[in-house]
Parts: sequence; structure tokens; C-alpha cells
Amino acid sequence: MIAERDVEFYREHGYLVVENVFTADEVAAMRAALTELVAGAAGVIANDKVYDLEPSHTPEAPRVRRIKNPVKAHSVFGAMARRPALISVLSKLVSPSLRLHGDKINIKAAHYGSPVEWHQDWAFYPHTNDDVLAVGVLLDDATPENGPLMVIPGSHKGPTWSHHVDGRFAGAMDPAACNVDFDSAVSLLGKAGGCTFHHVRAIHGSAQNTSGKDRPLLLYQIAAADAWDLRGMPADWDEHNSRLIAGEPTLEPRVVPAPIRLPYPPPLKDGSIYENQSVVKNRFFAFDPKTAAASDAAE
Ligand SMILES: O=C(O)CCC(=O)C(=O)O
Repeated sequence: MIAERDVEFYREHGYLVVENVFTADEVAAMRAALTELVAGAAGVIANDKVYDLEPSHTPEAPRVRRIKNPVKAHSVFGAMARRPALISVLSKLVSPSLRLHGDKINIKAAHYGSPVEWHQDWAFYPHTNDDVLAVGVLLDDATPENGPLMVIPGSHKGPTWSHHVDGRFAGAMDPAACNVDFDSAVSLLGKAGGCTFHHVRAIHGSAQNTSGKDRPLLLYQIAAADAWDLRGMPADWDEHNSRLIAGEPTLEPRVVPAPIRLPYPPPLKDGSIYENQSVVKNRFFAFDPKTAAASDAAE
């Protein structure tokens, strides 16, 4: 699926977009599963193990911000993580042996889908080596207007910045307290069925979706099988091994020096990055409740 120059681009810049990783039928199957899951949020009152809800959600008019573990919630998402086209890209960018470390779908709904403040995934889950990335499967087109994922090129080779507020992990960088050129950000755009790849240390975020089009993004967090999560050993060994999506497991972690900050003490508000970041005082991305309200009135 990708050439050597794509691998070099990823190593240099810390991100890559690959078109047509999934077929139209596969995208349709994932979208149908997502529609089913979102419909299940009717009647849900508060965030739970499956749903992270928009601030404007009501049980009568459900507004889902994130499906927390789609692989657990619907079999199609586990199957898609193992598709040969995706594994072929991952084996070049990460390793022939791969573990699915985590998964989620950020819906970023038309008009009101929430922004995600700048952060590095590495600040959430540092490993023994940084052959770790996130795949964004575009379940619909990502356009400049619908709050696409944005990455700071080359930032995966830089420091790990503080993601703390008042001494607690908050899952976001303070844009005024770090020496980062946010104007250099690149938007990862593409058609449904394409995938974005960003390195675990790359600084990334995304703006509110003020367009009339949803931006559903299925995120698979992928680690080389020999990258072990520094936050602790697996509680359930069988479950841990069931997440191997290619190659062989190993009991020999590969250790490579990389700047690490641990995400402790844990966030004041836990459950999702949106909850973690809700305590942030100095925001980069505007959230315009007027846009959200205007769209409410139009609905
Ligand atoms: O959905 C997005 O735009 C950003 C997602 C992200 O970075 C995350 O959930 O960690």
C-alpha cells in the first residue's frame, strides 16, 4: 500500500495520509455499525463505558461525542483492525508484530463537534519504545471545515511537553507555555476510506466542527508488540494477547530512550480526553456555543 518514500516521509514528519485503505463496502459496514451504536445512546443520561456525550446531549436528543471502545461494542471494528491492507501499512511504519493498544470513534458532529486541545498521545501512555502510533480511519471525508486532525510536523522528535494543570494530569498542553510553532500545523485531509497515521509523540489536536458535515474518525492506537506500556503490566493476560493483530507476542520489551512524563496524579475528570481537558484554562481552539445554538434552532 505504501512506498519507501512514504515511510521516509512518516519518519521525518511524524504523520502520513494513505488513500483507499478501506473499500467503499468496508466503510459502509463501519458506518452502519456506528449508526447502530449512536442510536443506542437514546435514553442514556450520562457518560458511561460506551458513550462520551457532548455537553449539549439530552436523553431525548442524543449527541454522542465519542464511542469509547468500538472494538468491544461491535465485531466489525475488530475485524477491520486486522484487514491486510491496514496491516501492510502498519508493518512498514511500526513493526511486523503489532498490538491494538486502544480504540475509539470521535464523531465530531456537524455544527457542534467539540475541539480537542493540542496534546501528545505519549503523555497519556508512554511505552518502553516509541514504535507506537494512532491510525485515523476516515469514516467520512475530512475537509478543512469539519475539524480535521491537525499535526505539528516534526514534533515527534521533540520534547514531551507538560500536560498538567495545577499539578494534575489534564491531557492537554498549555499553548502559551511551550515553544511550539502552531502556525506550522498541517491538516490531515482525505476521502472516506483513507487513513491518517500520526506518531505517538507527534503534537496534534483539532478544532470545533462548524461545518454542516460530520467528521467521524475511528482511531486505532497501535504499538509494536515489543513496546510495553509503562503504566503497568496487563491485568488480564488472555485479553492482552487477544489484541495482537499481526506477528508474534514477546516477553522481551525493547527499551529505547525517549523523553517521558507520567500521567500522574490521574486527571480530576476521567473517562475520555474531553473530560480530562475540561479543566484546561488556557485553550487554543475556540468552542463557539453560538454556532452550536444556531444549529439547535435550525434542527
Ligand atoms: O478526533 C480528533 O480530532 C482528535 C483525537 C485525538 O487526538 C484523541 O482522541 O486523542
